[in-house]
Amino acid sequence: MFMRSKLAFLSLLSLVHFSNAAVTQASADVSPTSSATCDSLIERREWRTLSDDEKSDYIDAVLCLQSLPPNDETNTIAKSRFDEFQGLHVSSADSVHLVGQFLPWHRYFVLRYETALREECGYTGGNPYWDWTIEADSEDSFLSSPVFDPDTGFGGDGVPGTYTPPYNPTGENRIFPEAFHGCVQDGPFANVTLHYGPGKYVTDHCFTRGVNDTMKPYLNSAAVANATAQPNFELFRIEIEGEPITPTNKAHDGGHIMIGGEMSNFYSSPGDPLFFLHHANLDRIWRTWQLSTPSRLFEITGRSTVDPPYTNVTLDFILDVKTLGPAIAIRDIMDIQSSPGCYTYV
Ligand SMILES: *[C@@H]1O[C@H](CO)[C@@H](O)[C@H](O)[C@H]1NC(C)=O
Ligand SMILES: *[C@@H]1O[C@H](CO)[C@@H](O)[C@H](O)[C@H]1NC(C)=O
Ligand SMILES: *[C@@H]1O[C@H](CO)[C@@H](O)[C@H](O)[C@H]1NC(C)=O
Ligand SMILES: *[C@@H]1O[C@H](CO)[C@@H](O)[C@H](O)[C@H]1NC(C)=O
Ligand SMILES: [Cu+2]
Repeated sequence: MFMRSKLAFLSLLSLVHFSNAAVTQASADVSPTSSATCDSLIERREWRTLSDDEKSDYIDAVLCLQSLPPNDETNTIAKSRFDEFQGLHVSSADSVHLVGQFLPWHRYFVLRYETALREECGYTGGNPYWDWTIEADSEDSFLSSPVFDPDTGFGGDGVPGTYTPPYNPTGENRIFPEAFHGCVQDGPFANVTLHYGPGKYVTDHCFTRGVNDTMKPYLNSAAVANATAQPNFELFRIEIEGEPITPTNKAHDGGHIMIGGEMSNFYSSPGDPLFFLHHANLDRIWRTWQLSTPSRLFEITGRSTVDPPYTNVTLDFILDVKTLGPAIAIRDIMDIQSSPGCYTYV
């Protein structure tokens, strides 16, 4: 998981196939890719820069995804398209964390979610991100953030005494009871019933949180600067991802624990819609690192599995999102401003 533990813890893509516009990059020495160019870029913005109407459009699209039936008729657990995203993360978690494909896999996962919101739920914007350094650098609680607003955001903290997570004596579900303050009882997701989770359990349960300000040191701008100062991809990935490779939490796991509840769980965290704002922000920080030196745009390294025998992750490594979209090679998602990405952070 994300919490201190034993060995731890994205239609054919609007693969907008521009008529033969799959232009290969011209300059051979910087083109380990053959990605297609984009007609236009979707703008991903910080949550608080959205107008109230734009916030409401995004939240309505998430509620729409929670109301649409699953695509995969053989999935007997998921009751909605939204659940399918959570379910994919549950089944993929052991192979997409603490490894070289961690950042590319999550980049593609968020892209598939954004694409579903746009193509299936009529959303016209980009997936927003939450720049939590703003709260972490301030004296205010994370709870003061507009993301937790009950009227224009995603609702607030869990209500104490309303939920007890399943007892997990073996620890394999990575459930940390203290991170579950209770059910979220305000905001647009107040009455949501989740089916996946917590952990690998399958239980009908309320949507939970446990907002935790002790994570501030891992989410402030100094911590982010530390990450973007790392000299190679492996060190950058480790500095972002966190425990148990690192002795303390970092921005990735710190952000999961800071939101708490479902979001604190290694497996079932995408049950909280804020998962996608947190991961979009991590993706933005990776993009910043990638642009800091030309060679970094296509730099990818790291072990492919948590346990040996390892292979080394390369640009040819395949990112599998099962029924949520086509499998693609890491090289195809390295540059977010080429297809299938076609988005930008503003
Ligand atoms: C949740 O359910 C309660 C009780 O039925 C209802 O009053 C409230 O409006 C519901 N909230 C949402 C966001 O659906
Ligand atoms: C905050 O997180 C820490 C570390 O996981 C935990 O020990 C503590 O109980 C949490 N506090 C609250 C209020 O959730
Ligand atoms: C930045 O990195 C240094 C060296 O690794 C470490 O001592 C320091 O605690 C880090 N600061 C933050 C804010 O993460
Ligand atoms: C992976 O890369 C490391 C470091 O460059 C190297 O020592 C190791 O032999 C490589 N492993 C494989 C299976 O290619
Ligand atoms: Cu994850």
